[in-house]
Amino acid sequence: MGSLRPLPVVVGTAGHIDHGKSALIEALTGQHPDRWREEKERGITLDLGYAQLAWPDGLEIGFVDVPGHERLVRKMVAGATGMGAALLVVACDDGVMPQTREHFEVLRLLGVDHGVIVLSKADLADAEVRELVRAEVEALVQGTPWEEAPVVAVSSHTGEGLEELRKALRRTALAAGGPEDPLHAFRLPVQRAFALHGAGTVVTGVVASGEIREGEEVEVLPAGRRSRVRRVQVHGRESPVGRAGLRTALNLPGIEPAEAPRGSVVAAPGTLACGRRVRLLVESLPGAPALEHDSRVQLLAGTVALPGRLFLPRRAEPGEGVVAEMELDAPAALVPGERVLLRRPSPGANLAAGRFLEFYERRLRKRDAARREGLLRFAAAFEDPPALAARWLELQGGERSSRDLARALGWRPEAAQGALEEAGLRGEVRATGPERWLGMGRAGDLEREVLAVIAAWRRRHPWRGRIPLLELRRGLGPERARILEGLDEASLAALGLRRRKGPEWELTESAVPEALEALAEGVLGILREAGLRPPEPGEIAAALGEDPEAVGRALELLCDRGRAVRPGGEGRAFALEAVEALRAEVVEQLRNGRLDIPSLRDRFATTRKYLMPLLEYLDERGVTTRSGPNRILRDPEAALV
Ligand SMILES: Nc1nc2c(ncn2[C@@H]2O[C@H](COP(=O)(O)OP(=O)(O)OP(=O)(O)O)[C@@H](O)[C@H]2O)c(=O)[nH]1
Ligand SMILES: [Mg+2]
Repeated sequence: MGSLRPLPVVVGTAGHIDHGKSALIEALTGQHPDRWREEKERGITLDLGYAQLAWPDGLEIGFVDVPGHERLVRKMVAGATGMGAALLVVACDDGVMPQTREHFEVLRLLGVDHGVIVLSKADLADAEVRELVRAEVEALVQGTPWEEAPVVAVSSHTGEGLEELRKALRRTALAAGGPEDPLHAFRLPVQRAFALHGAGTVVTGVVASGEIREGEEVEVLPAGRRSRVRRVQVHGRESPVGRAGLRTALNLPGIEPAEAPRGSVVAAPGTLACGRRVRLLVESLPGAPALEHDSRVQLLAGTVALPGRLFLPRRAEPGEGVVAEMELDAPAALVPGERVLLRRPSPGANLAAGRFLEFYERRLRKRDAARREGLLRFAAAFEDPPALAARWLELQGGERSSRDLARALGWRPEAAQGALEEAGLRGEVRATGPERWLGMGRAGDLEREVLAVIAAWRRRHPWRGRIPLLELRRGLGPERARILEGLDEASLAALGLRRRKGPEWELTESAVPEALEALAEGVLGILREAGLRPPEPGEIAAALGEDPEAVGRALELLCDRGRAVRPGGEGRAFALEAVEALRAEVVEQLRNGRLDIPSLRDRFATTRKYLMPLLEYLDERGVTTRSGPNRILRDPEAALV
């Protein structure tokens, strides 16, 4: 036999009590899955059992054998959670029975769509009876993917049909493939935890997502305990790694078995949340008793089986998804999107199926219709990770990092980053800064608010080509202003803004009255002429015979457009060309030694009164900087406006 190659497909049994499920596993593998003395004495399965089957070429599958007893359906669900395929076992001498139907329903609800139908105890039936049972099972699976499943008559006592079953199993397991889930971080819902003499606790289950290696740190929830994996076993043998879809055992030192009972989850640290108040998207099952508001039901999810109180916004029709809330008797660790089943514990009946959405603090009321709507949109995106990331961001109502997203959804951090980038390309989210993201629903709100602030500013200052940052901050509030200030240039341009150093940003589209444009040209002419010795605004107004207020606006317009410069922000303005000429001379002088103020004064025919504020302005813009009593060059090319 070649070396063993475990396939990431656990095959589980399903079917009514006493239909020969365990006997079948033993006939296939040589291992009897019932482990406990009580099981052997009573001849019924009380808990999950395990075995594996290898073909001569080394290909191997793991089995999970479940109990058929009607009171043990919760254990069947715990086993079915990790199944990649199933053996639906129906005894030829009994036919389709209540737990045949119920187990089949669970397989369907958990998405176990691959498998083989076994007509067991074939030795007890003649050809005619076998055909009757076959017809019964075909009616059961009609209209589901199980219609395609092979049907094999088998006797565990005589060995009839076993070879055919092994072949069918191999084809099915290969077709089922492994769970393709590059998104989720490592997670193993615990099926069993026990103490191993001298080695601490061992937990077992089927890895739901990701992979785990010896030496890696894990977190056990809801206990909230951490441990470092000492050993990994797959199918009962030492293995360097446990992967999604493989029956895996982990040796976790420092943890007691009681801290990791069935229903616990072993996860990559910080990737999983737990809580007692869970919000679910649920759909009543056709033909099932109606879900009742404020009733007690059992929640089954992964290996979790917990009772709690169910709250519904209204009566739900079968086939209609509603956002329900449940207060569990104890906390559970769940991942958004995880399939859940609601069950009436007694008399036992499946009531509804659905997905886990989120944990909550406060119950939703009537007026929270928008959030309910948002949650439905979130749930509609479970198969589309970038959309799911966007919907999640919208639900948060503010910016979040990809780490926040990963933690909330149980994703690997790189996967979260990838999904956000993809959602960004689709225009569903927007990067608001390094590692910060905002849902577009919210970005749309921000956009509307920014445009409103700009419009209000324009109404009051139609001649301005800039807007003070203070004005934006006042209009948006500190949190939204921070988001705005973190936006990249392209996003700002879409809002009609351009970032600039200093206390004001540019407005890329301004609508300046024509008369003002003309006046500004006249004012600029005067400034150019005057070089580094310009007149005061009042003098310009007098020279042009214009209203001083209008001249003031024209000067602001020239400064906003970067055609004039006003050191200190008020008073005299200088034509940009004049200041550029000064900068060139200053740079030249500093390259060759020290700044010589008298020579600058002479060269530009000006005085210290004009010159000193301009030299400070050059410091401010970063061309020069002070160094003790002297100036030195900092960035000769720095922008002057
Ligand atoms: N004649 C005959 N009897 C069988 C066959 N397979 C199982 N049995 C008998 O049926 C009884 C039940 O078999 P199990 O394998 O324990 O049934 P099960 O489905 O695992 O039962 P639970 O796990 O309790 O739901 C036992 O007495 C078996 O010997 C078979 O192929 N032929
Ligand atoms: Mg059994």
